[in-house]
Amino acid sequence: MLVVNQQNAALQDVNYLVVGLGVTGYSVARYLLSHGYRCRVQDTRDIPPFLGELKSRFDNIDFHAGPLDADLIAWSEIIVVSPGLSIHDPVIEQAAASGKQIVGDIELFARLVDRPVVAITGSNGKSTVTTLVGAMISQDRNTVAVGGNIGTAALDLLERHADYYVLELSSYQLETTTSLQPRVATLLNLCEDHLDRYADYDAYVEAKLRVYRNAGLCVSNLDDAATRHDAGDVCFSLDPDSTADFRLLEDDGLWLAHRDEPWLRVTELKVSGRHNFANCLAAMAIAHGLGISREAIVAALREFGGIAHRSQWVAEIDGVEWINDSKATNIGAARASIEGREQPVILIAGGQAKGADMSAMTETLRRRVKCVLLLGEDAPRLQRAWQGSTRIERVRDMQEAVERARACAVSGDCVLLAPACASFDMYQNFEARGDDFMRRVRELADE
Ligand code: UMA
Ligand code: ADP
Repeated sequence: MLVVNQQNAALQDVNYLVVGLGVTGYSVARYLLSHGYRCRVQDTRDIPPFLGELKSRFDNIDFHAGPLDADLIAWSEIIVVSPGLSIHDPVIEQAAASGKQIVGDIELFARLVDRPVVAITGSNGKSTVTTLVGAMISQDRNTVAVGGNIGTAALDLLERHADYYVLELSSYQLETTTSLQPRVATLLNLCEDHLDRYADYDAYVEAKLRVYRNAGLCVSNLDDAATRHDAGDVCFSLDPDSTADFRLLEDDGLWLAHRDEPWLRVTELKVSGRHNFANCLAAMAIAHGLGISREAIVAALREFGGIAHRSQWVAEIDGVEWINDSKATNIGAARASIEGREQPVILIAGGQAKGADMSAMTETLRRRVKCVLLLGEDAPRLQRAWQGSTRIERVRDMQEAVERARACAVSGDCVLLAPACASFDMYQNFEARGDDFMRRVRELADE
């Protein structure tokens, strides 16, 4: 069943230009065309990912390859820009200046949805918290649809009824969203990321803070002041002495707690690392804010086994543990990932650094990492930033990284893929990078 506000009948009599034909653009075009909206599609690439699917589904689709042109813009009234493209592109800025509405798929979703929405952003932990909140809601016997930056485009979620929608949102998606009124919103944490797309770190933080606009309840991180909205926030914290509503509690071991009530021992969780305790506390705060029962929240926490490519156990070979954290695509994530391991670490890192100041990792490398194997486009830059903190070797590719890691590691060590960088220089995405790593490690295990 389609969930549509009455007011949106008016939205139909408008010319839509969909810019980009990846996951988002395809979902937007499909939604608009199958609901009778007028829509044209444009992508800078000659053969964008979903062109075949779009053409086979809609015979008369008007698709344009190449840069945005003046005729297309003149025809359009609303331009739906995909998150992978910057709205600060001069052509798009000019279109906005000439009165065209510039929106993203989340804005269209916000205009259409009529059920409670949870909006989750942050530099790290988004997918983990989004998945956990979804599990907590369904444990309480509600239907829930989970999507956004985590993979399923938001408009696709509207194809079936749900009691709640849980959206993971990137800074790019938030930039083009104004109408969302989340029942609960959170900004989990902040560290440098995507500085190749923003003028500076403040501009990135500003985009992230947009998640709190029009929210019914704001959940923020008491340990990260920059995530705060105002004094009315429900807060979570890893500090047992804090005043946070959801926090760790020390009582013959560590507990996840609501104020002074211990809810679950951390030793009962299947996920590990303090960053995951923070993710669990954030999910508890969000679900509690939605009115989900304590029993359902605790049951979901107990069952949650983590998500693929996030500190995923791959193998143990001759006493060495191999862990795939390909999703650690910035320094904050890679640091949390390393700190979350108990053993000495052989680190495989590198890729596209996205303009971040990589020197923020050196202290962690010095204390916890025996050797770094560096690959990818920004390896020289990482090597300069990390020089002197630990042993560093450059490798050509994942094959060589795994071979060198095997040679360096001794029983009791951990080999960790936590690249602190995006994967797009060498792979289609972080999943492909993680799969490549795991395949090569499993080959080693089978030798
Ligand atoms: N592109 C072009 N020309 C175009 C359109 C896109 O070259 O005309 C390029 C972009 O520069 C980018 C790539 O194509 O390199 C993909 O861009 P896109 O906007 O088409 O991306 P989608 O396939 O729609 O996927 C997006 C999110 N990707 C980005 O924001 C880059 C996906 O998040 C998300 O799952 C999906 O929408 C559904 O909401 C991925 C991601 O990497 C996981 N997100 C970033 C992150 O988490 O760090 C923000
Ligand atoms: P996101 O969707 O924001 O990328 P994920 O939940 O997919 O976050 O986790 C990606 C990686 O980020 C994890 O594998 C881990 O290395 C790191 N991470 C997860 N949660 C946190 C956190 N709360 N703080 C810092 N790093 C984290």
